[in-house]
Amino acid sequence: MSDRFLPRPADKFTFGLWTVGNVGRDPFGAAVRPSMTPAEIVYFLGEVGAYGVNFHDNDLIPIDATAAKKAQILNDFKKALADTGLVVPMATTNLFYDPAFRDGAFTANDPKVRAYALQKTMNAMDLGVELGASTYVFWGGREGVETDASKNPLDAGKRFREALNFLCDYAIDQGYQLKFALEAKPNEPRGDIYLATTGAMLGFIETLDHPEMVGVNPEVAHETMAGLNFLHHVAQAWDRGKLFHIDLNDQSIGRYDQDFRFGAVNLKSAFFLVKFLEDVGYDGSRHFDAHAYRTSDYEDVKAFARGCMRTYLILKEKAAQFNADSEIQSLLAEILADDGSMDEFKGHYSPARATALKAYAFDRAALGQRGQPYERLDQLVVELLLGVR
Ligand code: GLT
Ligand code: MN
Ligand code: MN
Repeated sequence: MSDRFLPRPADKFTFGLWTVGNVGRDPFGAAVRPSMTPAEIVYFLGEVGAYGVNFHDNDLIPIDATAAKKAQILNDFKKALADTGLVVPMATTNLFYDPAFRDGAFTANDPKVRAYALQKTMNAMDLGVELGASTYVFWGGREGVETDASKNPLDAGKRFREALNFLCDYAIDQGYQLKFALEAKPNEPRGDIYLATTGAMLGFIETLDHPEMVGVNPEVAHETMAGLNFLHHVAQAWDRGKLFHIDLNDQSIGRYDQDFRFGAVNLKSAFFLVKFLEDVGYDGSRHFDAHAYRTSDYEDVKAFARGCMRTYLILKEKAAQFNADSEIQSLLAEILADDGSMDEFKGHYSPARATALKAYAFDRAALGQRGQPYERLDQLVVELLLGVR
């Protein structure tokens, strides 16, 4: 392995306990790998060169753990963090696994479930903050329906808003320096999930009492499984100052929820994503929310984890190469050419500007005749990615 693609702490590569710790259970088959303790996962991540580890409350502390068991797990986990130097940038709540959440959590019809979800989240926030988390992710899990007969979507939206307002105030009241990151997912594990895309989350955030505390955690697989362009959602989030966290993985459109190794399916999309994050200067965690193939043993899970980080770093180098490639850059200059003749129409509306623009005679036929060398440009990108440039 060439050294320049080895991960460094400055790369901020993180993994959830549930990612490399995934034992390969799926709806059709049992676990294929023995489970590791949280501390063992931290040592595992330390060995492959990760910077940080994230968790759901119950990845770390089982939902039915005794106080003594909790203390012992926490002790081992903290020791593993100290031994490896790994940090905990993000934490979240499991509001989807336990049967209590079969109808969702914050949006469940049963008020007791909603109250329990708030209680569980406050406790999980305490745990996350104790371990150093500064970002708190909310993935809705089962906040949706199988049938719209069961729940009014307006009620669901109000309940979700009330829950987040309550939890923002809780964080403020505790003096926590926490930012919330909302993660959208369109249609798994329920067929119809509320606020199904990052764009929907961005709209929702503006309706909260503390919108400044709340951003998004987009995941490659989630927009992709809906057949959408992930990069465009990330760009919208960035534009609004709301890209608080990002979940990197890969997914084929139309398949089950795959959570594949970053770059495993669509290298070109992964390239444009990395290029975007690096060009704009995103400095948050690069969190790999992915897991190894079910066919992997733990040696191969290491290859999976190293592969996620290595592919990111290779694509980062390719992005720098794109920016420095004179042929690509001169094509871009040609594409973006501006002779200044439209300058008088640029900028904010004014009556004079509108009048002048309405009076201007455009040569529509000429506009329609101008081609753009996007084929050439795209082929250069393909050749760059294939390593022949
Ligand atoms: C689960 C989900 C992810 C979320 C995780 C955090 S859990 O793997 O599919 O996308 O980010 O709750
Ligand atoms: Mn995710
Ligand atoms: Mn996912």
